[in-house]
This record gives sequence, C-alpha cells and structure tokens, in this order.
Amino acid sequence: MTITRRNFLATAGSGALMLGLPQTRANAAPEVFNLKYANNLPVSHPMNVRAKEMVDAIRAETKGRVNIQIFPNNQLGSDTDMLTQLRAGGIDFFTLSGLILATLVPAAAITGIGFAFANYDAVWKALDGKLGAYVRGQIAKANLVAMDKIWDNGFREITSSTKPIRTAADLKDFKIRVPVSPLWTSMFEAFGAAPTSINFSEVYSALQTKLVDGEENPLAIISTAKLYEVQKYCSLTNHMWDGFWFLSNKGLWDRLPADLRTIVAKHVNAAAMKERVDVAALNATLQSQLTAKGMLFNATNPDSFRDQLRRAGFYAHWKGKFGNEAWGILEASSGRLA
Ligand code: X2X
Repeated sequence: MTITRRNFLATAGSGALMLGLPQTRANAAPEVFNLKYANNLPVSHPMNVRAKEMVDAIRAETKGRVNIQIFPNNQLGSDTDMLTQLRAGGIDFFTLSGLILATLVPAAAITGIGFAFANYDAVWKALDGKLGAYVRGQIAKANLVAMDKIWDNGFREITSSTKPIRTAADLKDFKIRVPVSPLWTSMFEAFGAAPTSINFSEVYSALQTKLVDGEENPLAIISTAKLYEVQKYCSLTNHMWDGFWFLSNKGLWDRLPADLRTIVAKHVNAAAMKERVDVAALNATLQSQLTAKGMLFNATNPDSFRDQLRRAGFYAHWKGKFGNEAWGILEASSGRLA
C-alpha cells in the first residue's frame, strides 16, 4: 500500500500526536505570507488602482496564503527610505524608477536617457525585449528581484510656476526639482538648468514654498498628485520616458514556495500590462482636464533640447559610463545617440 497524505493522516496522524512524536509537515497548516508592497504614488494613480485588483486576485488564487497589503503615497517614507527598507526586508515589494534605483544599480538608469524612445511602441519593444532583460540582469546582481514587466510612469513634461519652457534656452538657470538620481541631475545640468534632487514625497511642498520653480513628470502624476495646484505652465517636452520596476526582496522571493511565486508573478505582470494601458490613455487625454484646472500648455520642438544635450556632451558621457555593451543594446532601439 502506498501511503498517501490522506490515509497517513487517517491511520497514523492522531497516533503520532498521542505518542508525542513531532507533527509531520503533512498535517501542518500551510504557511501564510503577510507581505507589504509600498510605493510613492497617490491612491488614485492607475498603479495603485491596478495593484489593488492584483492583490485581491493573488489572495483569491492562493486561497489566502499570500496576503499583500499596499502602502501607497510614501506612507512608509521617501523612495530613498523605501529602497533601504526593501533591501533590509522591512518591505517585501516596492515599485521604483530605474533611474532612482541607479543609486544602487547604476546600469538601471539607461532607460531614462533623454529622447531615447520615439513613442510607446519603441518603449515596450525595448523594455519587454533585450534592454529590459539586460537591466533586470543587473538588478539581480544587486540581490533584488525585478518582475518581467516594467510598469509605466510615462513620457515626462516640464511644469513651472514662473514661465513656459519653449526651447532649451528657457531652461538656463531654471530652478527645477529632479528625482534623487545622478542621470536626472546630469541631464538637467546638460540643459543648463539648476536642478535640485528632491524625493517625490517632498515635491508638492517644495513647489508650494517656491524652493524650486518647476519639476517634470508625466501628466498622470501632475494630475493625481495635484501638482497643477502649485504649477501654472506645462511644457510638452517628452524629454524622457520613465517606468517603475516591480521589485521584490530576494530573501522573501526565494522563501516563497514555487507555486506561490508563479501565482504572484503572473498577477503582478498582468497588472502591469493593464496599468500601461491606463497610463497611456491618461497621458493622452489629461491635457484638457488640466487646462480646465488652469494650467497653460505649450508644445515644444524637441530638436533644441536634443541638440543641447549633444552639445553638452551628455550622450558621450553616459555612453562611457554605461559601456559599449549596454549602449549598443539601447541604440539598437533608439538609433544612434552618441
Ligand atoms: O519622483 C518622481 O518624479 C516620480 C513620481 O515620477 C518617480 O517616481 C520617478
């Protein structure tokens, strides 16, 4: 007779207990994982809307064994704080721009090179293809796990409380907030601006108190974080694309049983795909709503900005930093940059 779990329990389980033998794994209750996912965006942003559906789907399919609680809107601290907590295991999951992650994984900034992607088709082809695989490989070397599908932040536009930005010359000495990231600082220095690194958790108040005159973000964030309340102008520069890697603490990921890992990854990646559609739709349609709220929009000609980056040696500098292999993968999708 083969001893199945069922007949083993029926014939021997209670006996083992009466004999004072240790309980076998077979009759122990399955472990429940209560996990934390933190991010820097308002609850109304599609990232949090899709994440809410995602954690419900994960809880249902794992029959309650994986229970993820979402901490949106910098509730657990700034991006810098949350990255530290993710690495220490205080947070299990965290979505972070590759450019900010670059403070730990320098290669992850490569996706933010100015004007590297002409449109979303080019972005997803690269990020779901070789460029994304390259960056995830570098992230893995830093002992973090990045899910396959990067979440969208979007193409970024420059906002200001003082004046519209029409050409690169308008950025001269412009006091602008940039995220905490060497590439971002370098890019705005190359534009001739005066960038200050500030975590997103402090951006609204930095604009309100005029610590800086401007910032840059996709329309979905300008809208959901209500930056239009403290900014007047929005200049459609599309100067770079940005996305969020869905990161996991490596120890936690390795500890999750394989079947649960598969379920979690499946739902996280599916949520990313839905979030991409939501964000692209918002970024394409929010201009009229933001205009109604009082923002003044202007178009720009990308050439003046791109030429300024070239003249300042921005592309050559970062090609040297990232190296020929990575730069070759980028230029395979962007065309020649440097
Ligand atoms: O900090 C920002 O500006 C934001 C919200 O776009 C990122 O997370 C990079």
